[in-house]
Amino acid sequence: MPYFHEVVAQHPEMLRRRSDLSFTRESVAGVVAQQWRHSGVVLLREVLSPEMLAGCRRTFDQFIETAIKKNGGVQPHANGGVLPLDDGPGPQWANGETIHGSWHVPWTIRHGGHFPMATVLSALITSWAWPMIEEICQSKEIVVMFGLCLGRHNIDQPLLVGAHQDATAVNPEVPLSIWIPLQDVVPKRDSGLGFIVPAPEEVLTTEPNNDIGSSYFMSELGNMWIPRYRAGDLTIHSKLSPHFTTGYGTMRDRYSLEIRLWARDDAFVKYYDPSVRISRLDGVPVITETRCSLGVRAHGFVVSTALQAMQAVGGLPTEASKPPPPQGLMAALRRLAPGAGG
Ligand SMILES: O=C(O)CCC(=O)C(=O)O
Ligand SMILES: [Fe+2]
Repeated sequence: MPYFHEVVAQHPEMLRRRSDLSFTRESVAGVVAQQWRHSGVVLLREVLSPEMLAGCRRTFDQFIETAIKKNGGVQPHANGGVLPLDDGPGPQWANGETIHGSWHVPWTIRHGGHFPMATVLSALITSWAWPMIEEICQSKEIVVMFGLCLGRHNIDQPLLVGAHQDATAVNPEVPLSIWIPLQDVVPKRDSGLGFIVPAPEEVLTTEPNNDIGSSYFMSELGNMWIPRYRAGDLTIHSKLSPHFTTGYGTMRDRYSLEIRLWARDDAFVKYYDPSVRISRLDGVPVITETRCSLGVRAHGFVVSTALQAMQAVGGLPTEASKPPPPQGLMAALRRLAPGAGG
């Protein structure tokens, strides 16, 4: 079974630019959605601010250094001022990370009162990519299912080839995943994602570890695409898109977020605790519902997400003061939540 670095060296065409799968703020939402349905993956370029992402990466790194690697006794609540009842890191990290790094549900990734997922999601909602995401979901009522979202610290190890579909590896129902690196991801240097394009229309047979195996991978060499991401780029892949974590053995650190969301749907209510719903209010995407049951220890995170999202659209003042928000939005916020929104 070959290693990624061997296969990529023999087939450098995997790294070629795919302008047919790559889109910018000038692209037409319907075309992006059509390509996503047809191919299973699209790359959106320059969606988020690299400076904002660099801050999130620092917070994530500090979380790893303080809460995961130096986790002598379990100190799940020792965290600069955020609501003390939120969950700490999962018990599997009690002895630190694996050689591949670690992965965490978003409300546990915090440091100094900052939550990278809350910051990135707030920026995403107000970015040009949001209408494209609505078009893919065919709805303007979107729910982010936090229990299915993840943040990853990945250490680039030499990996054998393989691939998975999220339909078998993550969840059989949730139609898509948005993958957001908090940094540049340069193939052959940084661990990233690669895709087999186009995606098949069905779930593939898997090995016991949910991987579809190296023989499938080797039979699809002509359909491989390993994109280069600049900080701010993101990909959206479908649950049927076969994809893989690349690993070249450089040992470099990579931080990324996986956001799982879809159109509000009663069939998905079982994934809504915790969650936020994003709808349009006077044409502006805002969080219109939060859900976090008493027993679910993610309240600080959910509140922080709602607050940041409101600040992002100008509905609440930020620390660095902002220009006054549009009147229509303020009026709408007041109607929605009397007393809120200024
Ligand atoms: O970040 C990774 O290496 C894997 C991510 C992944 O498989 C996904 O987002 O579905
Ligand atoms: Fe995946």
